[in-house]
Amino acid sequence: MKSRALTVSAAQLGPIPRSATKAETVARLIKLLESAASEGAQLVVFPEAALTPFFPHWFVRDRSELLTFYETRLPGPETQGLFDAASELQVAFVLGYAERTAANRFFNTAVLVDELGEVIHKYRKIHLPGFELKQEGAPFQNLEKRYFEVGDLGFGVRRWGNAEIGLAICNDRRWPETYRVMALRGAEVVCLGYNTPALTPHLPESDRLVDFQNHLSMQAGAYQNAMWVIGTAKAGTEEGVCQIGGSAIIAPSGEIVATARTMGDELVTAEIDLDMVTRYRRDVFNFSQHRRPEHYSIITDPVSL
Ligand code: CDV
Repeated sequence: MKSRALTVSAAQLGPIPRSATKAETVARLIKLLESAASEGAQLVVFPEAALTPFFPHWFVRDRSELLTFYETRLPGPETQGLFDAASELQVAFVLGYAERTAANRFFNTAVLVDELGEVIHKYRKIHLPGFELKQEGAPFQNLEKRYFEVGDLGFGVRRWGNAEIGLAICNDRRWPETYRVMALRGAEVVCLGYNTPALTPHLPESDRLVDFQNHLSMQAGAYQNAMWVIGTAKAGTEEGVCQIGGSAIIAPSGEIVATARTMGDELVTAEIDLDMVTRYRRDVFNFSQHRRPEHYSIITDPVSL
């Protein structure tokens, strides 16, 4: 069988300062998109909340300041250039951003934009970590539960070209359901971005394991669901919060085929074989032949048998 090859890039970002304008940040994204196109990439994955610093790390008292972090439409005046670049370069991309809807609802969102610059898929983050209330004494906040609602679009899958694409965002990658639901819907590639602090103030024993657990989650998701995973970090120290890098492209075998080496703006590019998904799903992860969900609940007390 002929292999379905696709060249993809994880476009890792270094920190975005609070003082940066959206125009400056979008210029960084366009530069990465241009470099990716010159490397032959057809799909580029940007991080979670790629247009702003990761503002849930702060308690923002002033509502008008808080609202500046959200997009009310995409493309909007500040992001149009990225969409234009995509259609000029004929490159699709995945962009994470903070969304404010017309009905004044707030989501941590990612979109898949095709090579014509059209939004063809949207996902709103379901697994929101952190807290609703300010954590007094914490070295930094994670107030995602304060600033966003739980996503209401489920884990959808969208056909793009000859690939089935699913989207997830950051903390979603730690939950097996994320990958399994999309795999059951036929996803072949899951694209996700993350902002992950290097320190876990509420579970310090895991500090030494943060990089390991990042890759562990994505590699397990890829292997156990026979899919490609493209994970893209916002890395480096952003307004005093040190975030991990480690952006990676991971095969259905669970192997990392390419990974970031720096904590700054960096492209991680690889040619991926979509038929590897088909081969793994025909064998060890042939869901219809080997998966037995109807037997997973115990209905009899095993001791009485
Ligand atoms: N943005 C995130 O979802 N970050 C979480 C941190 C807070 C643990 C993550 O899972 O990486």
